[in-house]
Amino acid sequence: MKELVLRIATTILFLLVPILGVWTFVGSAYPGKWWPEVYAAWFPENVSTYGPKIDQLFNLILWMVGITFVLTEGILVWCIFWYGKPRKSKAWFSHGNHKLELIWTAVPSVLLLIIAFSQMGAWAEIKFTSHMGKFPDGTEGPYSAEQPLMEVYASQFDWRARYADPSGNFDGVDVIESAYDIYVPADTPVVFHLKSRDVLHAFFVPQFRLKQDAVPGLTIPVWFQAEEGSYDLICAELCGWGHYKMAGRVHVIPKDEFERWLADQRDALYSNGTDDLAEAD
Ligand SMILES: [Cu+2]
Repeated sequence: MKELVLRIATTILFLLVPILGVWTFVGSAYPGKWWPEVYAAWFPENVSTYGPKIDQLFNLILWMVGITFVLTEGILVWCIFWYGKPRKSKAWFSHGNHKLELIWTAVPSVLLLIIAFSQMGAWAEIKFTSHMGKFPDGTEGPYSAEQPLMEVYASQFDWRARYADPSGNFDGVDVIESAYDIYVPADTPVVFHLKSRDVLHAFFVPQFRLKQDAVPGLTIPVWFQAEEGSYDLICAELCGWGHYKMAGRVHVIPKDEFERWLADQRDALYSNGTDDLAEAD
């Protein structure tokens, strides 16, 4: 009796793994329905031009691993029952099976090749510097990998956007700096240089489908084109005790509003605070 209870308990425990796995897989596609809204760890709505390509790749890989997961867990559960039965016959010893080994080497290889080929377009569009700063129709935008809108510095534990002075120089004293809040023009291919002041960080804006490591010593050109709105920027690389608070906002605002914001920042910089003093008089 005790053994039976133990066996049933173990079976349920083993079954919970695939059941919860499948629930996570299917349920998270319908947040709030089969899956509590608060735990719906699915992607938020996409607002960037290349986002749909990332989602397609994500779904392709998700289906591949999802099907593999269900299949292998199914076989595992089947084996537990089938080989758990008491048998009278002698155990059969296997010394391997070349045909089987060939199959389970070939199938993953083909799957990896499918992933490798289907990501080529997205990789070129997002990562190649020659593709950066172009509108979706291929025309050149105002920024490029050589002439970026800004530099974004990651450091323990903040994000700092630096906008070039009017002559496009990032080394001068007239550079505009904005911490945590990054402003960029909407519906414009924005290119920036990502750098780190200390350790590894990662620039992650889920709604842009953009995630890029910031590596000390490297200048990494990054780009996106997004719709108007304010979006969460988080650090996606454990970078120290304050990693959790390395959260900023990317404000994508209309182009004219952005120009005005930049001009206001410049005015404040050049006035050196004297405008405020004059007003106070
Ligand atoms: Cu971090």
